[in-house]
Amino acid sequence: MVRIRLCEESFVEPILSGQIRCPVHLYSGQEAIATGVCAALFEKDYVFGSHRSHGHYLAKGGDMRELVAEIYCKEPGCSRGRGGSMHIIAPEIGMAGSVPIVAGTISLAVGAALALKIKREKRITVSFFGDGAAGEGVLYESLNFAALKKLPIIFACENNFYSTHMPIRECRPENNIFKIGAPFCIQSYRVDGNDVLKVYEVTKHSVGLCRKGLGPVFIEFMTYRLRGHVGPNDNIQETYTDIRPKEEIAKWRKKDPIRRFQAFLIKNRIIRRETLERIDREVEEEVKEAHEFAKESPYPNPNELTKYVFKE
Ligand SMILES: Cc1ncc(C[n+]2csc(CCOP(=O)(O)OP(=O)(O)O)c2C)c(N)n1
Ligand SMILES: [Mg+2]
Repeated sequence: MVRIRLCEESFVEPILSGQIRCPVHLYSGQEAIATGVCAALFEKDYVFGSHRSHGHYLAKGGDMRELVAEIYCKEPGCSRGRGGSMHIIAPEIGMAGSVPIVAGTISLAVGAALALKIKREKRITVSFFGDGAAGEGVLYESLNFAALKKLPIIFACENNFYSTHMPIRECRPENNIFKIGAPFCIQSYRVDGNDVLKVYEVTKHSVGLCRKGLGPVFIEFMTYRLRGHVGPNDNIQETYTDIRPKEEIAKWRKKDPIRRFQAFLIKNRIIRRETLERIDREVEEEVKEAHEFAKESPYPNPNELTKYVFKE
């Protein structure tokens, strides 16, 4: 969680100063979900993400240098600098890909789960998406097909109460997204997505069901983003578009998943404060080094722009 947070926050300054130019959707505040879910998976399991997927990539074991280089659109990036922040992929560690189209990877995740089932492999697939994706028809088609074929897939909905700047109450008659699993006879849960242990427990249980052929499972994780929808503070051409009430942001700051877990570890004498501080310093060093690597790296050669698009 600390690696994700410090990596995300390290993008703020280069975005504001124009060194990073692709749109960047920061994951700060939602770290417990990627971390708790991926801790319950094996490397060979698949994860599919969305426009806000740096955390999924890092939690699944992605290389931080390649992530940072991708966000600077440099050649050694995980998409060879051609994708930017919203095209994050590392198939070698099961990060099967993320795309900017809302709900765009859900049906791909279902396809991957179908392939695993046909091949009788014990691997599973996790499809991460936001509350906004619950307004896309493809989710319902995917739930139906996955349930019909009993596929080993977890639908992981990260409900942060907003879809861009639209509060969920303006998009849905009620805010109980996990209930959409019921008509398809899908086992569904809702948990506190800012409590990493709860996230881990519910995912471990759901992974067990999927590996036994009792999938799919739907999990709604309640959370909140601590940054703007896109960029650090949604300041688009000097117009602040983050209309979330200040009291609401303050309330969620108190539920910061990292501070909560650190307090738990200290209270239960599992870890000492000095060790937590040492972890912070080590991660800060890793992040700094990743930025240096990215800045020193070349941009892709314009003549090779389509190199990975078409098969040669
Ligand atoms: C199909 C489609 N419609 C609209 C958009 C523009 N858009 C980008 S992100 C976003 C909101 C997504 O909200 P949510 O799924 O809740 O994810 P969050 O940003 O809250 O993590 C929208 C509408 C898009 N990228 N794709
Ligand atoms: Mg949302």
